[in-house]
Amino acid sequence: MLRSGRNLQLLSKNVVRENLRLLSSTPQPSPKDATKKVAKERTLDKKPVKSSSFVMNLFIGSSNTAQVFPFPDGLNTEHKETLGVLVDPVQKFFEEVNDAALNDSQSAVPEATTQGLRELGAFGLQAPVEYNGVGLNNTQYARLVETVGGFDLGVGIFLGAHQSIGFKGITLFGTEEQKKKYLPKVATGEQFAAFCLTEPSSGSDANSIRTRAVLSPDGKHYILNGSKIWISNGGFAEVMTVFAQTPITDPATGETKDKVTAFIVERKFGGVTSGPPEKKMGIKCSNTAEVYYDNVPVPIENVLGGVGQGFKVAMNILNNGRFGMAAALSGTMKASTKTAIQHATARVQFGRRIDSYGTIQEKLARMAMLHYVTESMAYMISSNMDKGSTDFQLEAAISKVFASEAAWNVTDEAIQILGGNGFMSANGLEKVLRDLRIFRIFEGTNDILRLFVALTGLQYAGGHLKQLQKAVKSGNVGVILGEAAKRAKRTVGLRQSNSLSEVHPKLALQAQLTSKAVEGFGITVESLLIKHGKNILDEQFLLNRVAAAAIDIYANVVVLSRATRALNMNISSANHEEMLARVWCNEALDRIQLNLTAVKSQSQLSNFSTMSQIAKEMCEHGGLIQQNPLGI
Ligand code: MYA
Repeated sequence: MLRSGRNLQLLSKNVVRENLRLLSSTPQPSPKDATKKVAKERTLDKKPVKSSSFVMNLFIGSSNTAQVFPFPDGLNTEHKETLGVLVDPVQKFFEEVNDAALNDSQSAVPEATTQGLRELGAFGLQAPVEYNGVGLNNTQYARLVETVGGFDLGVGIFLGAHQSIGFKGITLFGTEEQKKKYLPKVATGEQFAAFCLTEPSSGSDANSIRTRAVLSPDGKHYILNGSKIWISNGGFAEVMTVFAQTPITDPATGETKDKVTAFIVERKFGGVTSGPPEKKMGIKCSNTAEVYYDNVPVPIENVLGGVGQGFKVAMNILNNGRFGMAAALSGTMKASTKTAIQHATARVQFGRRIDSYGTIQEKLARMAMLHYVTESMAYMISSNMDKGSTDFQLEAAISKVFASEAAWNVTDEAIQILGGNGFMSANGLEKVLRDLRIFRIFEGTNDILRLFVALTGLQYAGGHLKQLQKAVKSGNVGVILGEAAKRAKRTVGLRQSNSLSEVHPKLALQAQLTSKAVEGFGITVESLLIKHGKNILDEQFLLNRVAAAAIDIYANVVVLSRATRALNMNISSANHEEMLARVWCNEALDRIQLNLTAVKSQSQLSNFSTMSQIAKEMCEHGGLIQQNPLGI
């Protein structure tokens, strides 16, 4: 888990002591013994001290706007033409051929529907054309999955588990031979793929898997043993990306340790079996099953991304796919909102159409804002990925967290607007809500992804301060003066030079306050590092507030960027978008303030420790402790 991971080393007390020294005017030499110092510096040196990620830079109080301004257009003319050819048939297919309610009731996708999806090219949207794929970039893919998400999330997961994670590792890390061998069949949907990471004892703690692969005596195969659970497409996938521990000997020390390696495993290798389809709350037509590996001989050529590199392979596959969830859920929100509006504009109660009441208006406006943020994040990230950025893992994690919670809220409120009708299966919202529940859990639970965002950012801030300390030691005057000037400006309340000046004048106030929030965020991070040192790892009440503030700041910047583009281009929805951005930012700024204050407010800190105590007592007791007020 995160607690035991590398973050622990990076946020060591040493770093914090160094930060403290850095903040004082006369840096002192470290009293640490030489071995510890070398180990620590090596670890820190592994971390980039420069990142182009907007979210990463928030943690040092800086608005690095290269990735967020201007809001990307995303597609050139050729891309648009290709997409234009695809969107309508996909839309038509989901309107006329796919039957979401039938899929749900049968817990399966009928073969005729699967065949229709094959004919659309839907199984290889991003696989390169030379391997029978459609060759879409991330932005084109986002637009198509947005369409799918508006109709049937179960089919979306059938498709997504196959290509967004199932064989994505082969396109990202495969050798030419691996690509030639596997992509042509999976890209057409002739064979299905699955991503096999999770195990009974390893969910969020992905590094702790127990499935093992050991080299055969002749050195030609790895012999794979173990089992995986909750594998999407696991009941029938012929090609699987499987993660397993492999023993690795350090040539320098002779010491052998287990490290995760990724393998391409074919069902036909022998020894691969699957359990029955799991019965689930939602996405019922997407197959979920256990997969067992019993002495499966995997040729050594099927190692994916290098022996011992499996954890990074897994993380990169997940990072690369998360924006797709935001795109799909943007489509879901559009559809739920449309259903709510159809009802609100037709339903009359107390003599008036219900859309004329403030209560309904507030719900609809919030639904629109949540959608606006989600859709903006999805396309901002997909475009950055298309431009070749590799620094997007925090943004991708945020988009997954935000989208899954936004879609839940939007659909829940749509049901509320429909009242009793919303609770009935006939209008479809009940199914959508069931389908949506898993999105907050899989592909990294939102809870673990929040911690991931907070800890990765804190680690970056720690590395940044470490670099400054080095500059102080070596007398790099430029770096030192730059930092000194920044700190001086903060103390006299001046804004940093990077102040979201790109934002349209109509949203200048929101830009200015968001820029201040970035600075306040950086100061809070620094003070947390100084106060808690490595113990910040265990301060999850605080980490969650840090993550919440980071998510809100990123959301603000993304919508300010998009609304600015709309206003600058004077598009037909520009004024509407300006209103969405303004209200969203105003409310988010209040939440950011609350979250940043909470991590230092005595009363909040006291509440956190009381809540921790309440939970401990409940767990010791095995349930709720409070007695029934009747005493019986
Ligand atoms: S698939 C199962 C999903 N499972 C997970 O997501 C597991 C969640 N757990 C984790 O991500 C990790 O274990 C965490 C780290 C984050 C908890 N990018 O010491 P560490 C580096 C890049 O912190 P741990 C499913 O649900 C880190 O910097 N690097 O690790 C299918 C460090 O590097 P270094 C990363 O404490 C659902 C090293 O790794 C990342 O053990 C079907 C160790 O880090 C990262 N993210 O735990 C969905 N994380 O050594 C279908 C860590 O250099 C998809 N590192 O310092 C559908 C798509 C939508 C389409 C829909 C169409 C409609």
